[in-house]
Amino acid sequence: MGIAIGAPIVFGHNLPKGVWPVVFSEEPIPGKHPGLSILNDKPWNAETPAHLLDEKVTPADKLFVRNNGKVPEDIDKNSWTLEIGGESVKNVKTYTLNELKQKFKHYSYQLTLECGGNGRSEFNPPAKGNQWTTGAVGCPKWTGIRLKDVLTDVGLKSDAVYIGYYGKDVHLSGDPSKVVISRGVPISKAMEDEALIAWALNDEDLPLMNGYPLRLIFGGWPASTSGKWLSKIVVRNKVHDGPKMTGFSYKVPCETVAPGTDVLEEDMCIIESMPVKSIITYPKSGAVLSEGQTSLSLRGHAWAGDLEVSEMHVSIDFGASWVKCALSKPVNRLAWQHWNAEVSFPKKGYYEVWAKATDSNGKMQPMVVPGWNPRGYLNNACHRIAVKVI
Ligand SMILES: Nc1nc2c(c(=O)[nH]1)N[C@H]1C(S)=C(S)[C@@H](COP(=O)(O)O)O[C@H]1N2
Ligand SMILES: [Mo]
Repeated sequence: MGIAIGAPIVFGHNLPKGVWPVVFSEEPIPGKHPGLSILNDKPWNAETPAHLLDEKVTPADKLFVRNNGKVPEDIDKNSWTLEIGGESVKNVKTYTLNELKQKFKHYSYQLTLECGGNGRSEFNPPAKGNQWTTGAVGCPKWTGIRLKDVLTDVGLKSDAVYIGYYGKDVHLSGDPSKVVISRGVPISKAMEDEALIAWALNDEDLPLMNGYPLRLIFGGWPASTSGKWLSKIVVRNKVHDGPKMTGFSYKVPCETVAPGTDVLEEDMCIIESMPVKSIITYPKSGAVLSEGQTSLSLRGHAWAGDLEVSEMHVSIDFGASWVKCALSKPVNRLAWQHWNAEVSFPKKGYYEVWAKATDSNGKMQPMVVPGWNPRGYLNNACHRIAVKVI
């Protein structure tokens, strides 16, 4: 816990059980790091402060939580089943989780999971919903089987165009007939090597909050496509039309609009690959340097949806000039990349470090909030941290 605070808790052994240091606003979510910022507790929604995303592989307790409904109770992984159905499947089949593990080859990938609404808090006029800042993102290692291997096993009809998922979470109303969320992806994304049906995160069972015992993972796409507590997949002969797939959910205007515009539903397009983005994970915003300490090592991660990040830059003069950073290759496709840079500050005063990634198509992160949209998705503006030299 001292790591989250940034200092050891000297008399920590005296802290009564169940009492949380006041620097944390609330008791943590079960299984989650106490430093996560809780945005909502009914349902649970929590994001990870940038400095807690410093590890190259996001630890399970630091992965954000975005729930639309209630977490399922009394899960028994030994009796868990996954049904594959829908009008474009040749043979509807139901597998137990143990059968899936035995029958299909296992794969592990580090895959970036980012909520489509990450960064929503900066839009103006504001968008309703969880006010995510920068922390609805993470990149753990996922282990499971390829979705395409299972789809091949049931056989796809020639009219298959989309898949949709169903999970075992419970609607906030408590009504068992209501589906919390049921989204999906086109068949082309579903058939990628990295599209997984996963049961493990960093070599352990999935955390309950992140979909235990089984979930989908589509790296680089809005995380809302990565269905948790997965119990059924349907193969569709049209774009899947489950709850939160239609209307304004996870859609942006097909053409750019002025902030505050009343957009028609028919002018909204489904979000697919996420835009290029980066985060500064060290130092924590608010770092204070003494005047003698003129240089500072910065680091963080960058990702670009289905693409790779090709360059990374930082600025200490509000974007007037940029310094190129060292940038790693992804460990596998759809994993975030790591960058670092050394900067020095000319004299005492207040500075900001801005970080800007460029994707393999040459697209850069904007310095200001881009593309206003009614639901507040896809804010990939540069991450900024404050640094003071005293
Ligand atoms: N069954 C189910 N799957 C779900 C959700 C949900 O509420 N229920 N939320 C989705 C959304 S909007 C996001 S951003 C991701 C969040 O994944 P995480 O909580 O593991 O970080 O899960 C997606 N899958
Ligand atoms: Mo999301």
